[in-house]
Amino acid sequence: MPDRLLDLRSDTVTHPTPEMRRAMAEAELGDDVFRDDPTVIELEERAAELTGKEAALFVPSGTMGNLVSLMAHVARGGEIITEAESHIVYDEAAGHAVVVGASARTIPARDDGTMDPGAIHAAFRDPADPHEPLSALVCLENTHGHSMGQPLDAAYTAEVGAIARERGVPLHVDGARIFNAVVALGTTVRELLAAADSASFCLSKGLACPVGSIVVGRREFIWRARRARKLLGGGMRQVGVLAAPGLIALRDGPRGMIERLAEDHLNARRLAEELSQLPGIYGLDPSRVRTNFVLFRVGSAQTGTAQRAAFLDALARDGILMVEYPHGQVRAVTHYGIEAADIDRVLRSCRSALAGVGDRLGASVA
Ligand code: TLP
Repeated sequence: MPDRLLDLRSDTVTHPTPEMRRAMAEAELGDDVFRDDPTVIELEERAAELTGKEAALFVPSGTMGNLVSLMAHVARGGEIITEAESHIVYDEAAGHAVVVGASARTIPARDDGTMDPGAIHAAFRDPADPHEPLSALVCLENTHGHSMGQPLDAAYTAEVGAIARERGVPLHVDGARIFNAVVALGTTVRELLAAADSASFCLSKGLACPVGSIVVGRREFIWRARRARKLLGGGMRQVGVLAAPGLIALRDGPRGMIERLAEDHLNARRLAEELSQLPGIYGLDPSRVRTNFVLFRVGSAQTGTAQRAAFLDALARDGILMVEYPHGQVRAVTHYGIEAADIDRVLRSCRSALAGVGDRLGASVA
């Protein structure tokens, strides 16, 4: 029998647990556009309570969670201040521009995934100058994907929140993987989001739900986000079938899916430690692996593109999937369904893929 596929392209590939599937089948349902679905209402109340916010909204995706948040916060012609490679500006089909009508003023991340607070200060526009767009929102991404999933701590979030408040604009956190940050930092989501006016987080990544994200914030903000969700066609009907797994994911302790993320972090760290020892792997400092992302390069700068493609092909033939990532990198993401023993198999395949890549390129150069 061929080996099981090990899909490390993303934590979005996780399948629901058997308990989640049963809960989906048995969920009590109603029409959520009429606010009649008791399972959705229970999930939204649980999310609000867990994050320490007044209210919550269930949305189909993280992208829609960010988009409705932007629509609720930012008037047409406003400007968002965000990290240069944040998902909101890099990976959401320019929804901020196309749908919200907002420009983005971007600031590069430092190695720890944060933006320099001085640069955030400097990014604000002069509201008295008619040439300039109006600064309307500051966004953070936690964990921060392009810096290899770095968790941003509560003190940093509070510092940025204070800058935003001083300038009279709200702070939104794209917390697609906020629970990975919670586990990595040994804190609570309430504390991590204390300084945020709003946040979105995904149920469909490491928490293993098949679909769905949640937006949290003040009641009046959530009302505007609800209208925005309707405008986008995201008002859903008997959607308790999708909210039911979320209630399992967000349970406290070992009965939920949050604590379990620690295993993914351990697996990612071990993968990185051993990968970084292999000849042909570049740009990987395993001590920087703090959550479930491992980013690295294959081959030198000159031959890297061909080597990366050959490496990924060889892995795929072995039933292991990783994905190309910006700046010539490869991304491997650990998640529910990838066990410690699977990491050994991934490493064996990486070793033989690297040997093959070296031979092939050697042959073509000769
Ligand atoms: N990220 C996906 C891809 O879109 C890149 C992934 O595989 O990492 N915020 C952040 C920080 C995200 O990483 C993602 C998804 C989203 C928002 C959007 O979530 P979805 O995919 O549910 O729209």
